Amino acid sequence: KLGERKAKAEKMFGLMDGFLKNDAVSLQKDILDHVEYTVARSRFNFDDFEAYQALAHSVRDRLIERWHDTHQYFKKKDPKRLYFLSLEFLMGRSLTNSVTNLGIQDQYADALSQLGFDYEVLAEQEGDAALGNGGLARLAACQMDSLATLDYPAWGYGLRYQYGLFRQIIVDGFQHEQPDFWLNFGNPWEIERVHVSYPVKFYGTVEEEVLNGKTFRVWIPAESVEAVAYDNPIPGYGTRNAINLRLWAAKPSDQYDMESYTTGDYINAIVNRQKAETISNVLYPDDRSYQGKELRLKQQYFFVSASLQDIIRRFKDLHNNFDEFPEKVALQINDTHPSIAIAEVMRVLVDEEHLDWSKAWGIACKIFSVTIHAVQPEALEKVPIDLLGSVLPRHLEIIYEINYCLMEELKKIFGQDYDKLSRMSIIEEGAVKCIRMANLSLACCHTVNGVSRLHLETLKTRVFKDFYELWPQKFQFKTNGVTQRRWIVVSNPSLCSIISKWLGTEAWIRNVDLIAGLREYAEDPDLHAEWKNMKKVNKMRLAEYIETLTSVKVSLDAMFDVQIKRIHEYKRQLLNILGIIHRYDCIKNMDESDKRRVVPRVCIIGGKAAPGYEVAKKIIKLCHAVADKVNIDPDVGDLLKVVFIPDYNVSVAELVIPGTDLSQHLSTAGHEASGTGCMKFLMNGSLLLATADGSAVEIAEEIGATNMFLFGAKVDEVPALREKGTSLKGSLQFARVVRMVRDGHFGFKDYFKSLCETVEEGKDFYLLGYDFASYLEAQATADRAFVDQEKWTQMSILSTAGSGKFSSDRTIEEYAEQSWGIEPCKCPF
Ligand code: KOT
Repeated sequence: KLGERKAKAEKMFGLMDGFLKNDAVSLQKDILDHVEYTVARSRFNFDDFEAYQALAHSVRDRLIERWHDTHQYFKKKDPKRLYFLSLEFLMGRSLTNSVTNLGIQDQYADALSQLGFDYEVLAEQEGDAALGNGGLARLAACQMDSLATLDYPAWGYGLRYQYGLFRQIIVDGFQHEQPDFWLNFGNPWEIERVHVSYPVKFYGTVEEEVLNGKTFRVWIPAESVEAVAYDNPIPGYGTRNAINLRLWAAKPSDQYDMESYTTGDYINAIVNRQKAETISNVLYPDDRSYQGKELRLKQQYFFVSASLQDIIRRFKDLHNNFDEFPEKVALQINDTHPSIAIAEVMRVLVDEEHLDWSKAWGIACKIFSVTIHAVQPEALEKVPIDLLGSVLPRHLEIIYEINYCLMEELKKIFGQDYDKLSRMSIIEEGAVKCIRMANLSLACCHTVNGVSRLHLETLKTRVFKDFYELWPQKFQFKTNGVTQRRWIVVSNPSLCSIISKWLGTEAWIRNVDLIAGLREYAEDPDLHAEWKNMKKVNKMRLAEYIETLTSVKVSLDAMFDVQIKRIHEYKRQLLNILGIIHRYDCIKNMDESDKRRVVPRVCIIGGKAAPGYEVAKKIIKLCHAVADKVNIDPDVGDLLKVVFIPDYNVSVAELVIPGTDLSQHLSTAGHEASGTGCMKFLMNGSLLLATADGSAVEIAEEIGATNMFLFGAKVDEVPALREKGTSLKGSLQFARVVRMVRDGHFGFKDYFKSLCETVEEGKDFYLLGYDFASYLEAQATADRAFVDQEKWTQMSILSTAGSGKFSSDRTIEEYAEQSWGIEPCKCPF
């Protein structure tokens, strides 16, 4: 029998001709086959988009091949696996990233050009997968790339939203939101697994059951929704490994509302069934404040429950004793959003696997680790008890039980210190009684990670002070990083070639520490020439994009000054705009000879405001109002242009960052947990103008503070400054520019009134007034540096050369060693 099967397999293998071939002719044939059989167009007549689809499918075939082999190999080796749970992944485009990581870009470019197509043009056809809001979600995507590249046996788990982050359109300078129905034209990067599906239950009651003389609590749910897996292969670079990002979509379950069928209400039963799908319909677009929404809680539990069923099934395939679970499974929760997983693991182990409570808790405490991405206490999730009790009644009981144990333990240590106990309790008493998801995570996770050194300090001394004092050993930090594959190799190919040429190797793409080797050539005139040329080409591309989108023509000699990120008061885009107004005001008051000394600037701002965040929306409007006035002022000309780039997303970042001379990171010290945009700019040799916040502190250590423009209050000065109610008198210039806005210099006087009030004396929580003078000084320093182009280029090279530490490869290695206890598992070629 065995011999028969082997012979059959050999025959099949022969027919398949081994692996897919990657020479130009084979690629062409595959592309044409996909045109004909997948896209179903005639091979004599297909357009760029159809060519992209066929191309994408031929890449997908190659990904699937590696992905199968990798999982086969993982199964054989059965290493401890990391499961990365995140409610958001901001993947952006996949084509160029996959082709780069597969190492067959030249062959594809060749194949396509022989077919009369341009690889780069086809790549532009792809839309972004924007299943996330901002930093947290893009970090998850970068980390998946590093996990694959470093051969770690890891899985990502998340939700397959049908609507990603809204598209931003600008009408008369105001933000409007439009749905991002990103699956409209199909998604070649996912594999639908209709057979990998699990029921996820909601609502109902909890009853007592006696089994073999023991009583158990049993959840009798009232609703069931099916979770169907969609797998997204993530290829590593320079390895055969391709790991899996499994996203769950909600589908009606056959068990759903069976009663309606039996009562004969067929049409309504179908309509009701369809409602199940709403769970995975739409991503919440507010990236900090969404407390207490039922749908949000259902999304969280839905993807957590399906993922855990999947993980436990995989474990049980090879093991039958849960004592071994922590040796095989590490569960990472990305911020507290998936922290209901802790209660779910307890429910499965206690209610379904019938382990006793303390044994189950021991296991849970060994498998979970969490990373916190926020600083602000209001970003910590709270779920009203009533809501949790209705949607997940058994989980509420379990959380009460966990809290009871926690409180008992704390009482033994802190006695009657009720203030402390109530601060540390998982239950928050108050008008609306809530579950503090962060406290639940802190009680269970063996490791709590901050995302930069400074961020951990803030967590230790402020938000989680009590817990830190109790369990200092749990607290660690892993400074964030970004993947150089996407942020240099894919998005800045000219820089990529320069680096490889000067280092004499491409090894830095997997081992980015090597990039420090560029320091040696920081003053080499030949490198300077190549570097400046690279920047110019990238600026040209960006200038074209700006002109197409906004009709503003910009000069390539100007300094391209960029701030792109979500719009938030703490990120202080308003400080930037007020600085621009100041610059404008100065130019207006200059005579011609003064003007000749002005360094021309193109000020670029981009970012989305949460749909309900009024202040952020006003900031966007103010940016447009200022642009409208400045850009047509003949007194100003090319000395100053202001541009708002609409619909900022990952692909826009890939275009903007390589063309940036100066990037701005202006958060009030102590508010940006890390910041990752700055790392992408750093890698691309843009100089940083930044506060000493988040990862910028560590960047300054790596490249030297003199190679960037630091300004503003330090983190330990902030509380006192706030207390004092900083004085505008300290900065007459600040008062002047705010007055210009308030008095209607840029129109919309009434509309901007409340925005101006946010920075009024005594109300200026984010200290714009206090930091303004220092900000202008840093800007002036940047101007002076730009005049000396050789010096600037040297600083730019040193920025790239010092960016090695900020690779997500380094971050992931630290996580693997210090938090997850996993080892690489490299699939042989
Ligand atoms: C959103 C909701 C609740 C809690 C945190 C967030 C969050 C934080 N979303 N994005 N972040 C950012 O995460 C990045 C990656 O760690 C950080 O670099 C950045 O500072 C955070 O703001």
